[in-house]
Amino acid sequence: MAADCPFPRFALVGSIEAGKSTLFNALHGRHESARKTQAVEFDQTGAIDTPGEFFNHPRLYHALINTITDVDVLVYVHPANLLELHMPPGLLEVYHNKRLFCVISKIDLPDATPARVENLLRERGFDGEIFQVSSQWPETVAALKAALTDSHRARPLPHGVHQQ
Ligand SMILES: Nc1nc2c(ncn2[C@@H]2O[C@H](COP(=O)(O)OP(=O)(O)O)[C@@H](O)[C@H]2O)c(=O)[nH]1
Ligand SMILES: [Mg+2]
Repeated sequence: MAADCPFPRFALVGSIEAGKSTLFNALHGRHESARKTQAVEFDQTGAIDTPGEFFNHPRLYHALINTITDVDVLVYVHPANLLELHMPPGLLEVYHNKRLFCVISKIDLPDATPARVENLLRERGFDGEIFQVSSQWPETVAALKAALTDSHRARPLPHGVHQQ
């Protein structure tokens, strides 16, 4: 990790269109809309944005699991208007030395139900921190950024999430 890196190495994972790349840009102070993510994208700090296909297509699960090998924090991004959760089997169990953050994204949408999504995540065993974020609302991105920065100092916690 670079000495001047403000973050631990983190990877954004989640479905196609969850808002990962827009958030990735916003965390880096770039407020342009994201292009479709065609490949794993690294920034200069080693943070990773992953294509949603890695998450949605079983034949690409191994690519996702390999991609996240070296990250310290896994950030699962789930849209505030989606009440389904299909987690690639093993994704969260395979590494026990990572911290897990959940982001409920797009909370600005008119049909957003972040409290229901949070219940869904809790029911499925996410016991870590859950952040409610809109990439259009800088203060929510800043809160996530502060927590990521802080997790530099945090000890990795084991976690387990139920498969459906
Ligand atoms: N309303 C709203 N739209 C968003 C937000 N974040 C992303 N989007 C839109 O959702 C779509 C998918 O975003 P993208 O970042 O490419 O998702 P990815 O596939 O997870 O990387 C794009 O049209 C974005 O402009 C948000 O916080 N609020
Ligand atoms: Mg993307």
